[in-house]
Amino acid sequence: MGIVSPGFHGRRRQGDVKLPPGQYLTEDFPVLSAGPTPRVGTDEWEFTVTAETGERRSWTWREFLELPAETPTVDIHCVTKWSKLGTTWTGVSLDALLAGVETTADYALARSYGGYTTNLPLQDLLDGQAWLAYRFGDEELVPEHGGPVRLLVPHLYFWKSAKWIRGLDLLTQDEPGFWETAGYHDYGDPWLEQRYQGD
Ligand SMILES: Nc1nc2c(c(=O)[nH]1)N[C@H]1C(S)=C(S)[C@@H](COP(=O)(O)O)O[C@H]1N2
Ligand SMILES: [Mo]
Repeated sequence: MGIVSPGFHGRRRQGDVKLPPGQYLTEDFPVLSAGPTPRVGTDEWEFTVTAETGERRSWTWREFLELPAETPTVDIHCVTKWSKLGTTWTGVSLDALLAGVETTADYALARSYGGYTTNLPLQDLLDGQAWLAYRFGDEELVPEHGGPVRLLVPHLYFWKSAKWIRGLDLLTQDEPGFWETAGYHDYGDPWLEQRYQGD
């Protein structure tokens, strides 16, 4: 479980913490980007869901901010072995975002400004497990960490949390993304240490 109750993480000490196998605790927030950081202004930002039927729904920044916000406090786990506990974000749950979208798809491919992609089962984006996050702590999300908006899927390795997300394709067949094509695990459960294909 990635979700910790607010207030609890502050009293947790390193010795009490159960980390996924092979992970170590870090206090700072490393930046991991496969390419240059895109600078996307909120005036040009748009988010588009494309269903398997070809039907599309888009949100401008203003429309996106009208969706209900949540402030999840979660643990995050990078495949390069750092874990960071009790991070608090503000974002829109994928449940809220996808509520009006008709689909029978089983898979999703997240697409980012800059070309990054990552795939997940659609189920893993629902039931309070994933957000489109636009604030980190008390600050707006800086470009280095994926601002204006990033995907946040804390129960999977952090490469699934696409920075600078611009859309979601809903697919009837699984389609590997950037790191998955390069040999990383299709699913990426940190508790099962699913780092690479075959793990
Ligand atoms: N668009 C995009 N999203 C991305 C990445 C990337 O290179 N491009 N790197 C992934 C990886 S491997 C990790 S660990 C996290 C890092 O997020 P951070 O830089 O905010 O720590 O973003 C993920 N999302
Ligand atoms: Mo990562």
